[in-house]
Amino acid sequence: MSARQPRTLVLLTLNEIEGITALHDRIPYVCADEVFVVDGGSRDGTREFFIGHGIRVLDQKSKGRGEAFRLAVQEALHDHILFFSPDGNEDPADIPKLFDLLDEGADIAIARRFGPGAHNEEDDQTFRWRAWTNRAFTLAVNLVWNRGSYVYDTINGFRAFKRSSFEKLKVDGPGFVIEFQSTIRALKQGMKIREIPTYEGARIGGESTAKSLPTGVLFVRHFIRELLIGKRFSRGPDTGGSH
Ligand SMILES: Nc1nc2c(ncn2[C@@H]2O[C@H](COP(=O)(O)OP(=O)(O)O)[C@@H](O)[C@H]2O)c(=O)[nH]1
Ligand SMILES: [Mg+2]
Repeated sequence: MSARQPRTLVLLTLNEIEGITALHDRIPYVCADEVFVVDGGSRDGTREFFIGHGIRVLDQKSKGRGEAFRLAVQEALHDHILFFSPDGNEDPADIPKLFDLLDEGADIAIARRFGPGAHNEEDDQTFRWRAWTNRAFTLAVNLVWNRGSYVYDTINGFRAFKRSSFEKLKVDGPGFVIEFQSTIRALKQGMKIREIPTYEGARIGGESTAKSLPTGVLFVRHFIRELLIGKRFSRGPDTGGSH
């Protein structure tokens, strides 16, 4: 196993006061060398919660998770960068495991909600619309772009990147498509994607802002765009950081 590299843990929030209040004591902050929050404009006390606990909060200038990812990579001091969303869906105990995969040589480490040993939010329901749609998108991506072993979750936001790998992807997608786009482009470049099975819990408070229909349409549009542009994204605008 290779040496442990310094780690940046990024928390992504938009009105997550109930989630962060419940999860704060379970987040293994000590496994990271730097921790900060990228906030999309919370008005429920989320920002104040972190500031009160001595955690730096960066405010986004424009909206959406896509922008949050790009800002975080620009600001991160270290080259191993993990994104955690404290809304209840993600298990904080997986944070060190994902960082470990980067130390072991992965370009991207993903907590997968599907496949052997994993659990997703809808597993106890009869109609699992969101899970089925997720799996269909993932199957399509694997069929078109993956020449290696199957990637079970091309979409989950609970993931970590090597800075240099993230920068090569030139991800420019808005909102909730950012993770999907990053997986597709990583497969196009033959990057090393490693996954760990995760247990996706229920949302703790508030509501998801990822509305199914508009998010689905966004995914289809970006899937088609990625088919059309092939590997030409590498000539796109530089979205990387300066460190
Ligand atoms: N920084 C930032 N975080 C966001 C934004 N939109 C959503 N989030 C966070 O991303 C996570 C996932 O969002 P959520 O609405 O639960 O989507 P879902 O998990 O896909 O249903 C939560 O922690 C949100 O607080 C945004 O625009 N900026
Ligand atoms: Mg969520």
